[in-house]
Amino acid sequence: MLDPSDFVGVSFWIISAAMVAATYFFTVERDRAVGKWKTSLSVAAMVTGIAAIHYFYMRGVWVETGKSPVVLRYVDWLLTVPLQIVEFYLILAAITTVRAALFWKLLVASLVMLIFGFVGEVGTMSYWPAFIIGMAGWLYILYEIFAGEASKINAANGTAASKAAFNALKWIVSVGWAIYPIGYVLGAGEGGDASMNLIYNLADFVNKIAFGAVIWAAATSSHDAAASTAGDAAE
Ligand SMILES: *C/C=C(C)/C=C/C=C(C)/C=C/C1=C(C)CCCC1(C)C
Repeated sequence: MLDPSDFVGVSFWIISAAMVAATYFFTVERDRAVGKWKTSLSVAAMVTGIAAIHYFYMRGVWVETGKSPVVLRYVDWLLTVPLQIVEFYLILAAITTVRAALFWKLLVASLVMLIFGFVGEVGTMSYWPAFIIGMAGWLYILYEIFAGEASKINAANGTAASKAAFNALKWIVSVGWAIYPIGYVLGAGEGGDASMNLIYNLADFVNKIAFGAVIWAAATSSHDAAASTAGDAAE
């Protein structure tokens, strides 16, 4: 059973419930979005839905064994991070024609980040060399979004709503995603599992739920914009 002094276990419980609630919210709110934004909200709901299932099991592993649920954690990330990359791509694709190569570059970089994080955590590779390669994958994604092709497409072709969404996503991938390597660093050595899992749980709350909320805000604001334009035309 869940021990009241087990803060990590309690955080697993809270995030499990929050993921379910977020999935429901994004699903029903999809009705309020227009056109291509509907797909974005569906993807946001998929991300929190996949995470909810993994959180139920990860909580069990932590509460029953006190060990880090490494495999479940990375299976979750392996599914949800590429979906978030899809989300990025959808936002750009809603604005203009985007080369598929950009999507593949971001996807491969995110896989490098996750695969090396995993082999570092399970000990197939030394902890710090694996970390450095994982960091390189993430830094490449940051480069693409801040200075590379993705940023140029957004600057040249974005609408007000899509620019707002793209900007917020920039913050999520830089500041929000930065929480994960901090968890990895804290996980080094004996007894690091508790702080690592607490930080990863917090990071998932920010990056999956806040991420979805950003998409939701953009999706419904462009709906309101469309509705008020239609209203003006009718007057
Ligand atoms: C929903 C889950 C998300 C958004 C997970 C994101 C995970 C990361 C950004 C992980 C990053 C890591 C590095 C940058 C270096 C190596 C260690 C990792 C895998 C924790």
